Amino acid sequence: MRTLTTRRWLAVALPLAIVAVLAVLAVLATVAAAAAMDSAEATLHSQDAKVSGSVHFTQEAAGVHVVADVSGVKPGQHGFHIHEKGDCTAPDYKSAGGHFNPAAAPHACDPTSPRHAGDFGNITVGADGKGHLDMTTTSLSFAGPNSVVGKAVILHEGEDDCKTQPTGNAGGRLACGVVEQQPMMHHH
Ligand SMILES: [Cu+2]
Repeated sequence: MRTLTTRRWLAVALPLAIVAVLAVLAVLATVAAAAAMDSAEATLHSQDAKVSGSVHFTQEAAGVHVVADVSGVKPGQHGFHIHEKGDCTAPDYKSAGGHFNPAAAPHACDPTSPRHAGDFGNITVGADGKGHLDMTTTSLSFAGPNSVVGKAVILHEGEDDCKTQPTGNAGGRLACGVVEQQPMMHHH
């Protein structure tokens, strides 16, 4: 009798528990999809086939989180910026125009302010030819005048001195990538 009651209770409670768990998972998936909506990516291309890289942009509460990885690059400091045109068609990447500077600010390096919205400063490349940059900036967004979408990421041959106007004297353009918004995972 007691076993039967327990079984009957389980027969009702178990499906309810499963439905509740599924509902929570659905809510979590929706939240995750919404959080992933504002993201963009640039794949770096170079005339030097050894050079490659990728840059990810994600909107977070504190600003746009930028994570860049490059490889096959000469060790040292390399100027790293957002340039105003998402056009990497010219072999010297001059087609990408100047630094992305919607506020007409002077050139400087992160974290100096004011500076160009596209001024990241330098990326440090180690003896293994690899460089990694991780920063969060409030100077970029995914909409409006400061939108990073459709601009270009430029990796320079040389070091940004963080003072020469308006370029930082970082030399030629080693690699270029157009910033493309990632497909939205969820629509409201
Ligand atoms: Cu640049």
